[in-house]
Order: sequence, then C-alpha cells, then structure tokens
Amino acid sequence: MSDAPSVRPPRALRRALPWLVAGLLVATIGLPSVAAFGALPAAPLIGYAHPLAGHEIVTVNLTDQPAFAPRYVSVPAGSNVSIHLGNLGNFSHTFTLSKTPDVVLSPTLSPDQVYAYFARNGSLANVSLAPGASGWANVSFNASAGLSSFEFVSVVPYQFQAGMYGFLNLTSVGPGLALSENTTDALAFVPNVLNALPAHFPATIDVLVTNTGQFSHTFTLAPQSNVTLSPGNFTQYFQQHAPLVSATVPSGGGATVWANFTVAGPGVYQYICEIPGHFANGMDGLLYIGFAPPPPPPTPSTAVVETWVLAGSAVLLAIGGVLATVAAFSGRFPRAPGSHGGHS
Ligand SMILES: [Cu+2]
Repeated sequence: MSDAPSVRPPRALRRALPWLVAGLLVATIGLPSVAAFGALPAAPLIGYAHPLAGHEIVTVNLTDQPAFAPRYVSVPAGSNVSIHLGNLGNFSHTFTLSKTPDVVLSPTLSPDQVYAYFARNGSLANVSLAPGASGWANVSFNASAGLSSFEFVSVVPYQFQAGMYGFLNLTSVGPGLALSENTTDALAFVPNVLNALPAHFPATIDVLVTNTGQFSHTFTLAPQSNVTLSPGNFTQYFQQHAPLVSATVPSGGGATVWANFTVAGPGVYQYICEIPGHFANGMDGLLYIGFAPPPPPPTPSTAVVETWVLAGSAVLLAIGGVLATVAAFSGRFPRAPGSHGGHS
C-alpha cells in the first residue's frame, strides 16, 4: 500500500496528458489565425498631383457643416479655371476667393473684419448661392502666379469662423513635377511615402505642403539618396550636408508652403520635420524618385485585428481551456477503489 501514492501521480498524468495536449492544440489554432489575418492591409499612400493641362474644371461643393468639399483644390499655374459650385445645404453660402496669394485669414476675424478684408483687398470671385443652387466661378491665373495659394471663404456671418474656408493652390508650370504632402498635429506626414517619376534628370520637383493641424513644421529633405537619418544624428548630418530643401510650414490650419528642389538622379530620399521632438515622434517620410516604392512591409501583430478573427480565436481558446480543465480534474482525482483494476 505504501507504493500506491508513488504510482498514482504518474498514472494520473498519463491519463491527463492526451487531453492536455489536445486542449493546448485547439487553443493554439486560434493564435496563428490572429497572426495571419490580424493586420489590415495598408494601402500605399502616394501623393500625385493632377496632370498638367491647359484648361481645368474643378468642383467645389458648399455644405451646411459649414464647409467646402473639397477644402483643397489644385490647378496648374497659367491655366483658366472653371470652378463648378454646388450648394448642397439648406442655408445660403458664398464662394469668395481672395485676390491676394499666400494669405491665410485668421479664424479669429469677426464677420465685419472678413468683409473689411475683401473690401480692401478685392476678390477673384464672389458667388452667392441660395440653398440647392449651383453656379460657376471662372478665374484665370497667369504663369507668374505659379506656386501660389489663394484662400476661399464663405462670408456669410460666422460660417468662415466655423470652418468654412479652403484653398485653391497653383502647382508649378514647365518641367516641375508637383506632389502633395500634409502635416498633422499628430506629428506625422500624410502620406509618408511620396513618389515622383520624372521623364528625365536632373528633375525639378515641387511639393506643396499643407498644414492640416495647427503646429508649425518643416519639410526638410536629405540631399543624398539611401541615407537613413535618426532623431539623434540628423542635426549633425544636415550641418555637414545641406538639405536639398528645408521649407517651414506655417502654423495654422490650411497654411501652405512649396518645397521646390532639383534632384540629379533616381533614388530614395528621406524627409523629416526638424522641429525638436517631431522626428523622434515619427515625423518623417520617404520620397521615391524614378521608381515606384515597394509594397508596405507587414505590420507587427499589434495591429488592428478583424472582429471575426478575434471572436473565432476566443471560441477556440475557450474550448481549449475547457478541455485542459477537464484533463486537470480527471487526472487529479483518485479512482474509485473498485474501478481502477480495468485500467493500466
Ligand atoms: Cu513637425
């Protein structure tokens, strides 16, 4: 009888082991499916501007949000622009386009001050639209107005102040390739991958950088391709290698700046924001010149997981847990005195 306790535990373990293994197998089936399907595909974000053309038709809708949709429109410098305006709302709005380039009106201006600004400086277009109405604003820009940005607002009291403003941006003329880039208050470039496919080198490239947040930033481009900058080394690097371009993005929503430069040949060029702390927070991007960027790398498993994968994995994990619990209990309890003879 003294040998019984020393025999039972291994036997109980042998009985429990198949259950335990089966339970763990079922549980772990859920984990690979999370890893395999967990990452949502990230679309490559490429900032192409429109093709250059002689005549441009763009559409800007006016809504009761109140807002312009889209807020940013780009046309080539030197072109005749016909802007189709549609009032989608139940209130009257105006499309009032500033005559003075590169002026960003402060949202703190009162309705009277907005009127006074346009009375003093004039407007390229001033169209008032009743609810549901549509119309056109026809504007011509000569080529010398290239790389300029013109703000448009609704002068109906308190609509501009509530966010009803936008920008008509002129892209470059001639051989320059125009790209678009945005800065955000989350300290990021959106997109953080740009692509330019020039027809020849050296190539002139013009990046229109728009501030979608409030903080000031810089668009600073490394002069050498295939150089990987870090938050710790970029200051010293740019002291030794002057940036191809370093443009300061003014603070304030909608503020724009052109970052224009010439590159000698194809390559991958890194750009960063030089404002202290921004690069360390991830504010950088890659400009692919002369060839398309590779597909984005797979995202680590900390990414968003689709709901059905999570639910399926949870069910499998629960089944595995139940099986493992059954195994633990059936293996731990001693057999009834009369019943263990039938088992080996
Ligand atoms: Cu920044």
